[in-house]
Amino acid sequence: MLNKKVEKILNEQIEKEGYSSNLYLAMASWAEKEGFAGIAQWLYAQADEERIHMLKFITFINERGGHAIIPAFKQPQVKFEGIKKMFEQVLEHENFITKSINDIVTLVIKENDYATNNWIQWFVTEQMEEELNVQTILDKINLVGDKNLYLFDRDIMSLRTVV
Ligand code: OFO
Repeated sequence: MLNKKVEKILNEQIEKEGYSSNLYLAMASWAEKEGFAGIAQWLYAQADEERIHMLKFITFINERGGHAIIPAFKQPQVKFEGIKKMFEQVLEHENFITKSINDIVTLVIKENDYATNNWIQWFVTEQMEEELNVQTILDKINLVGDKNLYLFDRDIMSLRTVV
């Protein structure tokens, strides 16, 4: 059974994962309009993954005797300043999500909720992978240059390690 503090912080994470999904959808849509079909495909897949993360929180809260609340999501930005800047923003966002997952770990340890601590460890590992994936993409962009992304756009899906 979840205590109220743990239920609250897990519900807050539903909004963060759902917003992540919408943010990556907004990026995907922009990249597609700009002609970057491969990058758009990567972002659409990433958005799907974030939705699955959100669903994991929803079902866990309900299964543990809480009530998962579906929140309103703020609208993500519509336009982005360029591919490199956009991926820098993805990394910054993932760092923010990592911090919020770490905050959950800190709370559940404090509350002696070992079951939730055990469950949330999957997200701790997932965040390490996501940060690494995005950093790898940024390294490649820096290698080829922000103005020379034709081949990168073709190859980006091969960089996906998590589908
Ligand atoms: Fe849900 O992992 Fe990214 O945000």
